[in-house]
Amino acid sequence: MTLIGHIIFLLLLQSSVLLAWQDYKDYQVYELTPRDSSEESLLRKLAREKPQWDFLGPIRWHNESTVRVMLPPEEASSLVSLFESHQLRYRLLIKDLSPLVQAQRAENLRSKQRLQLPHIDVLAAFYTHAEINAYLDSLPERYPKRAQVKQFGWSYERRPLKVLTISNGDGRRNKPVILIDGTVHAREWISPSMALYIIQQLLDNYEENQGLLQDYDWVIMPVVNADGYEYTHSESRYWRKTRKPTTDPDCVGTDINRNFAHEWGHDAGSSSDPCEDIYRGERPFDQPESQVLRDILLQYSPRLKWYLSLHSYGNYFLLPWGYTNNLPENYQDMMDVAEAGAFAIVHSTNGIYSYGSTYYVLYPTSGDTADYALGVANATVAMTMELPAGGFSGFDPWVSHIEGLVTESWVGVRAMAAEVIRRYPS
Ligand code: 0X9
Ligand code: ZN
Repeated sequence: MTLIGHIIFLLLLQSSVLLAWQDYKDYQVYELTPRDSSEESLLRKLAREKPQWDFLGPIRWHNESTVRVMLPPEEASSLVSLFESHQLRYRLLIKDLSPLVQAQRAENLRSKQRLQLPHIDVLAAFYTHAEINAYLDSLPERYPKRAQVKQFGWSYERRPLKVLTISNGDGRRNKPVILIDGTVHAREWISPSMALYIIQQLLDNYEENQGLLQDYDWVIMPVVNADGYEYTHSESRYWRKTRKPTTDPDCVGTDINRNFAHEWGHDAGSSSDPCEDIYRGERPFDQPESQVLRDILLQYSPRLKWYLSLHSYGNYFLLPWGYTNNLPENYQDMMDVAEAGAFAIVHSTNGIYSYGSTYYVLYPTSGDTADYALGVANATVAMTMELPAGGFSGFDPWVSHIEGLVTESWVGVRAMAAEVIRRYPS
């Protein structure tokens, strides 16, 4: 191809990439503040009835809780008139999301200009699923005794789903296991960054952390929802679910965190509507990504001491159950572990975490991974960690904030791991 041919080709490529990208032009973000339980119920009702309104966090009224909601331009006036007529408290935070989304996208692409795969600097950018896989694949060569990569299956769009096992290389088999996953929800970008940071702490910073590997192995899957995550990089930044078509031709994707087979399908906590963000699927495990995570949980089940699922946002350590207001038998033990994490964080950065049963602390969820880990895979401690909010929606921290977020969170994860290892020696 001639030079001009090259230039034309590159321009075409760039414009097609830009065309595919959802720019969120005139999308608005409102902050809502319910004042009592009836206002909370009304917001929950709206969250169910208006799939176009994207509630970006949990809806709760106590402790002056606020929730952000993202709306396409044509929905804004209906929110305002509805909220005025019910005298609900609301505030416009963002009038037009597009320049912000574009600025973040540009920042991230700029940060990656000097990227030399398979090397990645976790603190310097957000990485795609393919970049993360290239990095994972490079680790056994760098750490032949301590790192092992295994592919457990494929996503719906045929992306390889990989899992890293980290040990101290002493050859002792069948140690108890800490199993961590990230990116069950596509848009929660701090989650894969956190999983990668944990990997770097255990491998590159081994000297300091070897106590965490003496009697335990760590199994880490940074990206469960590979297709959804890729979609948030290439098409639509705030996508949550998988990318498999549903029974409704207009609505794509299932919430992996409602698709697991322990007490699947309760209406409080999941939805049968494919257009909703908490759509549970037609059957438990009808998503290949859920099957893969299930298989990993079951494979490690006999050794599984701590299952930790990394999400954002909200600063919570969430324990089972999500599906009922009953508490599991070993609830207090799990609370002690969560408390160790919360104390460590508050001492180091003053960051505040709430912890307790998902049902009470947050809202009912059914078919989520932590309930399955405890109820079926017999994890001793099962937990969802909601990392702190970042950026304007909560899901979109700036690159410059990654370091603060992951170093604080590591203080908590390290303290909880130490507590698990102390309580459940091999
Ligand atoms: O709703 C969810 O799936 C999780 N929150 S998020 O904002 N990341 O979507 C919370 C699930 C918590 N469930 C259990 N820990 N059981
Ligand atoms: Zn999540």
